[in-house]
Amino acid sequence: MFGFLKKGLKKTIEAIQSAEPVKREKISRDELEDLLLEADVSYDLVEKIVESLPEKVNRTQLYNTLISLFIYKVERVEPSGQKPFVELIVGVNGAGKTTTIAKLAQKYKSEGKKVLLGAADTFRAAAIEQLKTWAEKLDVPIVYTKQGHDPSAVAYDAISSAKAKGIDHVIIDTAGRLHTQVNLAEELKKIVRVCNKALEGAPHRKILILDGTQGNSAINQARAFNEMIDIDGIIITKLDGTAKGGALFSIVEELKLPIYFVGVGERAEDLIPFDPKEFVDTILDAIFVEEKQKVPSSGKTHGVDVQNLNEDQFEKLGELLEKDGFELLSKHFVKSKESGKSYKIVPNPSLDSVEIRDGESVVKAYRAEELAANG
Ligand SMILES: Nc1nc2c(ncn2[C@@H]2O[C@H](COP(=O)(O)OP(=O)(O)O)[C@@H](O)[C@H]2O)c(=O)[nH]1
Ligand SMILES: [Mg+2]
Repeated sequence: MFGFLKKGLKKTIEAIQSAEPVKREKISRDELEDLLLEADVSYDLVEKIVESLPEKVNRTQLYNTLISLFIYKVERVEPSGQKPFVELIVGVNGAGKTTTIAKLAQKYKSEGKKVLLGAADTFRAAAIEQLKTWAEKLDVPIVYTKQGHDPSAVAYDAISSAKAKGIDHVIIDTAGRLHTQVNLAEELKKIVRVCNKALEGAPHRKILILDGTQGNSAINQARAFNEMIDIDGIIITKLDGTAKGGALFSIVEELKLPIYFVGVGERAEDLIPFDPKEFVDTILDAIFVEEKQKVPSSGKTHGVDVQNLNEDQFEKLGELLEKDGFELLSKHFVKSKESGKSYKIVPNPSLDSVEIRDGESVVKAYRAEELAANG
């Protein structure tokens, strides 16, 4: 697996390196601004990122800031238990839905799971044919109907058939465009309702496919789909073909939805599970000489133990959390209310490492496990 993401991000890395060709230990905020913009991180987010950082930024500081963007408002949904596990794939035409369905089918198959496809993009005949071709190639069953027929019926039949055949995974394709946006919204909502009729709880995962070559402009699209049917997460396609990989930061920051996979090519194998840490590290490798994030072997050797802040440090941290302009900082820590009036400041449990800066370091980077061990 290792290295695939780096290959997929080749163009993005090239864009970063064209802005800042020389790797170094620290980078200035101005330089950072340039290269983030070059990688298509949205302007607003670039401003927000740099404002939380010191004049000279090292790898750990940037790592902590970037990784703290990956905080979601929904739980990650993973296939487990439910059989069949039903996934609904939505997105605009050309985003890569059908290709991604083939990739997912290939992945599940390689895990020894039984897969069935539902061709519920009945708007275009070519869409049905395309999925049928993939089904044949991957040797998985498919439920389809004629062009123009009710896509909800396809979804219903696909799930019913999967139940009868003991299938593990049902993946349902949908149309990306109908005569009007309202039609599309109504149709998608209906498909969701009908899935739930065929099998309570289905669809278990509603995935939005976004075309990575669109960069930030995919965000509005994503909002629209999220309003139609609450999306559980995103797959970004065509990362291999774009220098706009930095848009992933803005997409996650805006939508607060998990990215499950990224597509890095047209073949069925070209799907990589998305790991924020790997993503951030791959970007940082293009900027800093230091190859990998240095993780302190023991929290105690690095200055202050978060769990044991002295009074001054604790107060400082509290003040920082109250201030405006410290949104990124406050993602590192959350206030947990203790009995009645007093607050305890605890590291955000969804983060692995943290760093607080207020001119001078108050708290250095730690791993969450170490923090727990220290406590
Ligand atoms: N390079 C590249 N091309 C992709 C990727 N995913 C999809 N495509 C191509 O994008 C085009 C549209 O894909 P398709 O699955 O038909 O999109 P749909 O309309 O959303 O179903 C096709 O030519 C695919 O081969 C990817 O990850 N990388
Ligand atoms: Mg399609």
